Amino acid sequence: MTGLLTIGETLGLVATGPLRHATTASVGIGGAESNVAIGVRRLGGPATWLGRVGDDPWGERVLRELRAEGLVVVSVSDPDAPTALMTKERRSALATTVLYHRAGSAGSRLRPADVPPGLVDDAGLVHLTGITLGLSDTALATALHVRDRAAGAGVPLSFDVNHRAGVWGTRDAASVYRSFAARAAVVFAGEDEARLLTGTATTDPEALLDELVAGCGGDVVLKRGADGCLARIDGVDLAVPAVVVPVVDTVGAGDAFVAGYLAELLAGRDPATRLATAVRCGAFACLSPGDWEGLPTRADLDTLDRPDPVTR
Ligand code: KDG
Repeated sequence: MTGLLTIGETLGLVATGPLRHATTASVGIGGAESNVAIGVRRLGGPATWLGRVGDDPWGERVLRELRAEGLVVVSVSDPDAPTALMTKERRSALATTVLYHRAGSAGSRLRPADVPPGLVDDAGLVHLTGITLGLSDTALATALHVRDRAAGAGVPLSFDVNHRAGVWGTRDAASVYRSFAARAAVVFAGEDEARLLTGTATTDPEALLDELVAGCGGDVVLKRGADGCLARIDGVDLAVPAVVVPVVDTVGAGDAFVAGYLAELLAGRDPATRLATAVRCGAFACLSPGDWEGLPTRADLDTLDRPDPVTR
């Protein structure tokens, strides 16, 4: 395999209006890592997702959906814990609240033995997020195992901080993030996440990028939402504006961005192309209500103008 390997929790997803009054809802699935894997797959890259689901209908739904998207799925169906659930409550056109029901979930019971021998060694790129690191001690142990196996096999690591305060409780997320960021070939962080990881308070994006670079072992991409992104790749600073679209739902836009970048990295494309595809994928995710359903194919991508990365 020369494609993407990612591990993480994928959840059942119920999307509805204000829960106090809603009488209808749509159901689906979502998970940061599988969102990225689907995005890479839609752009033509091979992608494998590894995770644990409950031996229940939500778990079946997760596995069916991921397989239908063309992912290689390496999963354990856990008879002793449920698939996690996420409720997306659209309170108004501008505000969506996400509620998680994931404590003790099957996905959080991920363990190193769930990773088949050879899987990591055969990957072209391993992608991890901070969510998996915070899910549980065994999930963190699995991520450490995969990270160290990848390093031993010369497989590059991609790390998206993707901070979810709720999974960490009072534990110190930042020091764990730093140890992954230091070993990653590429790190993605939002501005708040970059401040958390580095401990800086600066709100100046260029200064924040400098701080982040100092704490990372490889390339760094600062995701700035509606302001696009700033990156230092191979020692060169690049800035790319966001693609302006009518926003329906921003949840999943960060994953879409990462998927666009990694798909182009796997395809051997230059940094400017990686970032231009990343911001367009982010825009596509904002155009539709699901976390990943709106992710573009190559043909879709061409329907949005390619933004021009600026070298700084
Ligand atoms: O990144 C989008 C995610 O919020 C969503 O798909 C679910 O993995 C998820 C999480 O933990 O928030």
